[in-house]
Amino acid sequence: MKLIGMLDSPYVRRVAISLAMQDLPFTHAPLSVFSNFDEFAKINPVVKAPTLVTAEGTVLMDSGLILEHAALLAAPGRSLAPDSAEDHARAQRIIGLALAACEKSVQIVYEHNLRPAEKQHAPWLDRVRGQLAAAYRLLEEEAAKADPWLFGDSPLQADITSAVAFRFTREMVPDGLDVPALPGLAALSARAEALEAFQAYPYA
Ligand SMILES: N[C@@H](CCC(=O)N[C@@H](CS)C(=O)NCC(=O)O)C(=O)O
Repeated sequence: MKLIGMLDSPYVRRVAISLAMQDLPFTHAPLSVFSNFDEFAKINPVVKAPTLVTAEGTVLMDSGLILEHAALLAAPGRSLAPDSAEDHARAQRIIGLALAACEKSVQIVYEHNLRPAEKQHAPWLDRVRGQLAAAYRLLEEEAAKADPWLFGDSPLQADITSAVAFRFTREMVPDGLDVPALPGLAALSARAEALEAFQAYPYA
């Protein structure tokens, strides 16, 4: 399998870390959707990161769909989802909040970096910033209960995506995060960033 995309994308990073944590072998091609557009387009004409080329040559995109496929390939006992339906629903909620935080952060970055200053729309940015703050406020309520991980002894997908999102926003939208108000997430992030798989696929 080949994973295409840069690790400064939270979507690419969560896939890389998840594959590594499930011991699924893959190679990584850190192509940018911007500076390597043509090279990327030869692999996936839609130029979305992450892109995963399976062993059979099927080209997948969207981190959630890629992780669904990875879950099918993972050995028994290597699932990154909790077992019970109740915990599964809670995990999906947490992952949804973390993905919303990623999406809102990306929207702020694109608005600032891709749109000329005179075309930036302040009410839209305010709305997105409010959504970002709401996502992190709700994530913090969950992270505050982590002991040491969100579902107990082992880090699962909810931990990976929450930690990846937090690091991404911290790096890319530092004024979008009230870090002192998010001690649970800061602790979860520090714990996650110390894991082998996070260090093997660092934010970069
Ligand atoms: N929902 C998608 C979002 C992926 C996404 O938006 N990736 C960005 C990079 S962070 C991208 O491909 N941007 C280029 C574009 O959308 O044209 C996922 O989970 O993979």
